Amino acid sequence: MFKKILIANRGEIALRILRTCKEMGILTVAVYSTADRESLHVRFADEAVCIGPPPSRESYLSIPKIMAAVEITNADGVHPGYGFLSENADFAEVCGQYGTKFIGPSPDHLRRMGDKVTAKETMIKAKVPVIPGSDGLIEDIAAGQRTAKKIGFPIILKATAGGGGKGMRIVRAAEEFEEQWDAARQEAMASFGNDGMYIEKFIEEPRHIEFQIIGDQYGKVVHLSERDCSIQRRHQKLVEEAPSPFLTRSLRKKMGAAAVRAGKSIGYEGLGTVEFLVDKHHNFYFMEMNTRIQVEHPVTEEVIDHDLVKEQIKVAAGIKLSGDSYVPALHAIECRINAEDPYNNFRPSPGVITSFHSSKGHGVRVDTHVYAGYTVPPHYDSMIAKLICRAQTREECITKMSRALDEFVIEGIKTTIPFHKQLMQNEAFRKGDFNTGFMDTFELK
Ligand code: MV4
Repeated sequence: MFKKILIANRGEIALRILRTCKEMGILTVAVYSTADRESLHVRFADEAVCIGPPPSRESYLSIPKIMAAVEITNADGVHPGYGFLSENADFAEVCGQYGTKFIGPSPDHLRRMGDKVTAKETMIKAKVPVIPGSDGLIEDIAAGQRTAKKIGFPIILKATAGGGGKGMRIVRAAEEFEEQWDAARQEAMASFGNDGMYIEKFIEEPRHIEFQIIGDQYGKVVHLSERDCSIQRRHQKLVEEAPSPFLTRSLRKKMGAAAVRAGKSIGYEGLGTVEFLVDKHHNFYFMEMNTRIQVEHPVTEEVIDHDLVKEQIKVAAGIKLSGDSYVPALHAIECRINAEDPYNNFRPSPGVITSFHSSKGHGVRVDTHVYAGYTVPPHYDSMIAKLICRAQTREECITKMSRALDEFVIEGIKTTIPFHKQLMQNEAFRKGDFNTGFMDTFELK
């Protein structure tokens, strides 16, 4: 087992990882930018190293700065959390060269799943259903036009280096192709320095349903049930839940088996998420694989009653997985509370939190790094807390969430709490009748 883990992250996830390390008797090292000097992850860690000024490029995204902290503290493991360097194959490789274990999959797995065309080819080989589309990368605009006509409009152009919506364009008719092609490629080049593009049939109003998987170092892979993440805005998830109100028992079984096949086919090691799009006819298609712990992991923890960070650290230490895939018995919902103004296009609202009272009670969990007097810095992601509720049924869970949202007080900055309160009262949401287009028509009162 690890003796000392360096947590290469900040905010709530740094604190989340630190807590599990403490419970496992593992020493912790926090790293922080000068904007995070007063953060709880810094205060609670056994050691803390300042890694630079507020901009991420010069701190949380700087491999040399983090490796220097590893060297100074002699950490034998590095937990990358989510975002920042969590899916960076070069970082994982450098960790290996320094003799510290990157808590996550191998550099090869990170590269393979980071390139979306390669990931898709891998899934085809594993007999996981994928969205009909081009055979790999598109050579040029003429080839793209031909492929698009063959597949049939609408199609979607995607960047192989992309993910999360960047470099993605829907094309509804042949006349639009050229314009969207140029725009998507330019965006991909600017964002990723790689303008490789591929084409897929555009699935109208899909649901986003993802399966949590975990693989050990001995070839065992299991899934830990699904999460429905269809309530999103501009590719930012707002609410996640488990189980999905859309899945039937037989569909859950088929998708779970496909997710396990995806992991097994590449000998996947660590915690991962297999994302699917599900259309209204219950067809499901592989979309992407995330090779990290995710923001929404608590909903899974609540329905299966396991600490996923602990499981992740255990498999990284070479401990064998015990147990089989899970069928959840409870319902859980997570609301992401962001320092944003929902009445003003979700504009970021950093600043001082003048008062803070967290919801409490049975089945209520709050994952947060903030407190009264904390200043939300403008340099990072605007998520400041996750409110997670758990109950026997979806209906009870929504009722509990409404109560918990009413109880939550955050003053001094704007937050997304008012949005969540209204969502919990929304009839379509309550019926489980929603898809990824939900936020296009949702109106805040
Ligand atoms: C799609 C799609 C429809 N058809 N691919 C969005 C982010 C990136 N991971 C892929 N995305 C989509 N890919 C095909 N072939 C619709 C989306 C999409 C979406 C997916 C999941 C959750 C929210 C979304 C919002 C808009 C579009």
